[in-house]
Amino acid sequence: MKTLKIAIQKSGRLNEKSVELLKNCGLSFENYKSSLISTVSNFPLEILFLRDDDIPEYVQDGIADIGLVGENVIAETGVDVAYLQRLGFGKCTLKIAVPNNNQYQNIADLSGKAIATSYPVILQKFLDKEKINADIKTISGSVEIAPGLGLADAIFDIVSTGGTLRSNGLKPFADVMSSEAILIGRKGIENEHLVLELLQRIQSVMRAKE
Ligand code: PRT
Ligand code: ZN
Repeated sequence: MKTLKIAIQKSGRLNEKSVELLKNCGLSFENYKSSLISTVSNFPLEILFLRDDDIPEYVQDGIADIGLVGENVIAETGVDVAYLQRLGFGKCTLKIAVPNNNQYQNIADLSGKAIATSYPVILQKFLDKEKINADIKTISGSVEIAPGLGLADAIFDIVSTGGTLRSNGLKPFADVMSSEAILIGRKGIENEHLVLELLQRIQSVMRAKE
């Protein structure tokens, strides 16, 4: 392999930390917001800037060799990729939340209820495991307002500080999955020397931060 390709988020919560990590690895590149590809001048690496949702498939299909994305996105897309390194940022928990005045006692109380989410695959797996039959309403954003609008009895979404739940009159009900940013790679790429070299640099940046 002559040049490695890495996919990172173009803009959003993981972009800044992803760029910072690569820069801390000693990689020199232009971070123009308008360009979709950046070439690193002092390491055989090209950086592709993408929507985070697209990163797992780009890596699985080999358009990118490696990628940096939240574990929740990998779980939702169900791709078959190699986990190379947890990165310790972008930490969050995917939770089911219910209105503050809600009286549900346990998970089984969700049976027959409507749950709004942007993560239907992860939620369905959890409900299957718990043997609960609920109605999943898939919406692409602003999930927290669904109960107030009467669209759903509960929501399933990413929570970090809990501020968004609170300001929408919701409270956490069940933790389903914890997530952080992770470096993934196409299956079989783990032992490529460029991947190993980059991984070594990432690990020493992380050690220096401890
Ligand atoms: O444009 P693109 O599709 O690339 O980005 P996106 O809008 O889909 O994702 P983005 O940038 O919001 O998040 C990228 C990744 O960051 C997610 O996939 C998670 O892995 C991780 N992450 C960490 C979070 C949060 N924390 C987070 N708090 N993603 C989203 N949120 C949202 C959440 O959806 C909710 O609306 O923040 C709100 C809750 O935050 P609190 O602090 O009020 O609890
Ligand atoms: Zn996204």
